[in-house]
Amino acid sequence: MTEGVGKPAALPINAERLWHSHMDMARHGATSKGGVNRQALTQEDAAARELFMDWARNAGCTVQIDAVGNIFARRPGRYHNAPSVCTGSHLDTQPTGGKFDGAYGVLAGLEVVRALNDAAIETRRPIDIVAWTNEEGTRFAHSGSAAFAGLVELNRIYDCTDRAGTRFEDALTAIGAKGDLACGDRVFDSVFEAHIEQGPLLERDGLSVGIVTGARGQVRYDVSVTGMEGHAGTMPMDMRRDALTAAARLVVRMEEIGRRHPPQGVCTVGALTVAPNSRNTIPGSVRFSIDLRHPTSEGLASMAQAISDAVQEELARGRTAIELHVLDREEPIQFDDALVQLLRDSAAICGIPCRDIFSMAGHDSCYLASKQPTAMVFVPCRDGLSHNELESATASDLADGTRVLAAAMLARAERV
Ligand code: HGY
Ligand code: MN
Ligand code: MN
Repeated sequence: MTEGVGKPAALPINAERLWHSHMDMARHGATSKGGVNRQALTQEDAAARELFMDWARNAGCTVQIDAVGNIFARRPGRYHNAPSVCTGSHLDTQPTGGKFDGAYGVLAGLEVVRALNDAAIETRRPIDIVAWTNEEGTRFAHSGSAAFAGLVELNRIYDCTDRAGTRFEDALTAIGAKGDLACGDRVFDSVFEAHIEQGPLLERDGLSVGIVTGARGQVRYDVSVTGMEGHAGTMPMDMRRDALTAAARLVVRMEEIGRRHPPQGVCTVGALTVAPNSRNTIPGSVRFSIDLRHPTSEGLASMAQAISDAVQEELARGRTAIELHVLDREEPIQFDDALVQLLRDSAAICGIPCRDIFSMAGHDSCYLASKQPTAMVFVPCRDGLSHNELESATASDLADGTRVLAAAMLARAERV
């Protein structure tokens, strides 16, 4: 097979079909406020996965599932052993998620395949549409794309548990999503992901497409604060070892650390549990999460040091024991220059104005980029809102992003 890359060419996209695919997919986990609660490996996620696989098969794809539930829907190419052109994202959502975070990347890939079928185009390379398991990391800590990229051991992802103590592997098995394809067992020519921006810049600039040049660095922590339970009525204030007031002081410090690193340093405490969580018992134990991000390694290191310092200062009060556990750390990444340029050229070929943009959100592509050439394309979402049931995008912008994605994929897959 001749090596090299074809030139991007515009492919007609069916904007209405793409929109309706989103509306149909959003039924799985639909909330009363118009959002989607489809957490990883739940029945809602299982139904969404089945719907995607049915659609993919109807579009002529063969479907395989790997050992952590990643779904690979393959459109054959003339050279079926050639490294494939991959696109995809995730179907799982946040508890107060929306219709587009993740789903857009999977459904845009499906629309590219459907549009290639409509145009009766054969490509030299196969095309893989992938739905990566548990990108959000809200129910289980580790994602299928991180496991695929070799960044998380299989047993570590299998053994991670949700708040109810259910293991990832057991939840995977329960919905029939534990596949027999070895995880990581696929070589791609190139990886593309379409995603909503989850920020305000494209909307502010009146653009429908952003070409993502890179993504933030991130450190995720689990913190445990241990004091001592006691009677809320009889224990004098100066004798208390109150885990919740210690945790509360740290939570406020996390917010200060985020504010001290403008404009893009951010620090978030999103999850917190108190034990025994009884109104008349002094809390003996608190667990909480810290999500730390910065666009540079230096900024990330400075913020991480500030977090350690804050914990040491709280420990110096001598009232509680505190464990600061680093769940994982990702350095900032740059996407593949050639694929980023190809996406810019594809936007130009499609006559769609665009701008470069940097992602402070994490994506499956952030993990995949450590293993193979990867790039992303963004479309705007209203008010930049995401991880919120009001998340919204327009059919026109979704179609524009898919046009750019299609042109770039067609260039890499090489029309016969
Ligand atoms: O957290 C993130 O940035 C992604 O939405 N999971
Ligand atoms: Mn996402
Ligand atoms: Mn998300």
